[in-house]
Amino acid sequence: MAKEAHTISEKNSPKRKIPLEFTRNIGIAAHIDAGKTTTTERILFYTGVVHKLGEVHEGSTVTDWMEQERERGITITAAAISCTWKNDAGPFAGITHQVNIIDTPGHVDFTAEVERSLRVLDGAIGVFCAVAGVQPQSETVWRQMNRYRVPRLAFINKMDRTGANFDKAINDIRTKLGGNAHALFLNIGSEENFRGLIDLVTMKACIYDETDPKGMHFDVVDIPSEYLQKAKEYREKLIEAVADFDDNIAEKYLEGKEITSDEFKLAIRKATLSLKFLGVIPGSAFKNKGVQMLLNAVVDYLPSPIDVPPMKAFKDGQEIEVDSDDRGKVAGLAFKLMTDPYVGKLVFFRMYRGELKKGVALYNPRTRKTERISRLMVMKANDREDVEVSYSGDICAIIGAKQIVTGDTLCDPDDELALEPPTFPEPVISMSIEAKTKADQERLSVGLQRLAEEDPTFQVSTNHETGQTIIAGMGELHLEIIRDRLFREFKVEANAGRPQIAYRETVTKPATGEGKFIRQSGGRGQYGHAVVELEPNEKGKGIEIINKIVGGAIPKEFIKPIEEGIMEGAKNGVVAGYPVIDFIIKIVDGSFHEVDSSEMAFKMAGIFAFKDAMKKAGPILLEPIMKVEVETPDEYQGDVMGDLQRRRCQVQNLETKGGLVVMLCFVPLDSMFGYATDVRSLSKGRATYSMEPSHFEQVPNNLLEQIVATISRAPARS
Ligand SMILES: Nc1nc2c(ncn2[C@@H]2O[C@H](COP(=O)(O)OP(=O)(O)OP(=O)(O)O)[C@@H](O)[C@H]2O)c(=O)[nH]1
Ligand SMILES: [Mg+2]
Repeated sequence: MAKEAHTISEKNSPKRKIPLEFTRNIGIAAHIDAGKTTTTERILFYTGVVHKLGEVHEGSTVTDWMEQERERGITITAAAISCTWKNDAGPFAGITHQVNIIDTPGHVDFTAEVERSLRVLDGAIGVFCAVAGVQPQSETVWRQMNRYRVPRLAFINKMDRTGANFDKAINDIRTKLGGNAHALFLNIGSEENFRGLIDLVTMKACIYDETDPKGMHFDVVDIPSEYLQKAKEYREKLIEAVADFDDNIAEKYLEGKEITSDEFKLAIRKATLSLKFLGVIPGSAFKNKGVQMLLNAVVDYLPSPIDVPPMKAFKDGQEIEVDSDDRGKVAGLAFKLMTDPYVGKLVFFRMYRGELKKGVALYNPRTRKTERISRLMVMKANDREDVEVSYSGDICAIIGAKQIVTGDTLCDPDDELALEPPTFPEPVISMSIEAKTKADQERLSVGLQRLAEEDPTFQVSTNHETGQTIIAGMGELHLEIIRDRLFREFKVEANAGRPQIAYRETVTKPATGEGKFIRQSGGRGQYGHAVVELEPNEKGKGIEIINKIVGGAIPKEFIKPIEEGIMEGAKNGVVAGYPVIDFIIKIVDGSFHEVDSSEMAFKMAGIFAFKDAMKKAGPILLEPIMKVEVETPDEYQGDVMGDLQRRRCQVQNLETKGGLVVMLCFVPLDSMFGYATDVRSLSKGRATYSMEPSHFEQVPNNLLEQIVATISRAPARS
């Protein structure tokens, strides 16, 4: 037994059932269809949470619970579930661990679900297909995991499929993701002969019992002789790789001394936590192989809440750190909202600090309001369990907080702070929507508002000129699911317009602007006056408003209305009326009138000051650029490439794989409409492609006029 792994710190409340050290909050993320949901389902089965194996194609899994998910066989919304697991061997042997898992969607339209999940998780499992290796979306989630500095494991799934190749998949991870990837296990057989795994730490083979289709039993035996040489080689490589992170192992290795399994595992753990090493495990979720090894590895190698650096937060304008510690004052982050037909608004909450008891009131620094948490729950497969208290490091669901949005902090009223919220991409596609009947109008707006509350990449707005309601999201499937949910959950039938580009606007240089709203009409007048300084913000940083008023040029109570005015003004930019993003604005001066000043007048002054400054700040129109990967037999390369060039593409990479050419490029979304049909006819149906939003770029001047003109004819503002 390794003592080091068993120490329990004082950060744990004596009352908690499972200490922080033995808690794992894990996300599962990957390319669409890699097998995340199937793997999660197996985890639930082997941990005893469910007693029957669900299948994606039968619509019977726990985490794909929405009707839309079950019908389409894809995950749309991230689902959080809790289970417990005990390793039989290794440094944590015999200790029950709490494993909280979030299964995320792979489809690019639902990337927000991945983003928010990774923000609140401590570790992750990247699932890869043993045939396809690293696919485009796996690169995207990898970057997201890097950004949130999430230690991870790789599960090479679908080892049972024709063409499965474990070594090639590891290589792919190394070359495409730059991961220092090393096998922790080797596969015994592959494709239809995949029958077990070799543990490179213990040097034992685990062979699944073919008479037990659910994969509950496997025999631990000596490594079959034909695999012994390869296993020794790979073990050697693994030791070398982790020796860099552990002096004890390095020394023993150099001196040719024996390394115990526990020592070895603790070294792999250190290496994994450093983010500079990635352990890889082969398996087949569908054929029930390798999942127990994956679970053991989650416990052995992935971080507990206190293994990761403390969370960043802001308190009184200063950056502070929030440590996972039950003894501190409560602080946590709302990362997902869901409307539940039985309990109402359910808020998924990651506890970072303290001990949250049911019934207490928590403070939301954004709304400056305190709300009572009436119920606390943990998600257990299809049902949830009420709990009295939740501790630091837990993921729970809370009920009672009404005025809350994704990314809000809830904290102890005596210790006000704001945890860093997750960031979300801007929508790229928009369309107009209206209820089929007048009677449905009301329900439509209620439904849209609810859905927008749940999903930060779904936005609803009104076109001021036409009065149309505009919805904007991450792709056509995203908006289709929204319409479907409106119909099923809110009983509204809606007509939608053609999909349009969700352009954005921003500024390119600093400028000062002034706004006055003064009315003198007998009786009491109106007086609001603000001066602002506007400048570009870093890409993706959003809008920052800073109050620089000192000495009372404007009384405090009118600052908030000015800020609201600025936000209102930023909804419609001066170039073509699109939302303005990524700017910093400082309120620097202004004046007021003892009698005539009102909140409304200052809000108007805020709008005018913003617009005035924006006009002078080099405003530009931004368009969404997609990352497109096209795979075509080489005889069509010329035609496919020529066509992409007409679509204003910038080629990033060209690669040949057998007789196939893989082209990676950036293409404006505007020129991708209709691509599916065109690429099919150019390649006689043999080319395939995938695309996902990448970033926003300035619309070239020669196209600007044309775009602005079309926009004013067919309003598609979002
Ligand atoms: N042959 C084989 N098929 C698998 C395996 N794991 C999953 N599948 C199948 O692959 C398909 C996709 O599996 P899912 O588990 O839904 O994949 P996912 O990664 O959750 O997909 P999204 O959530 O939509 O991104 C389903 O039809 C599964 O039955 C496997 O190990 N082997
Ligand atoms: Mg899924």
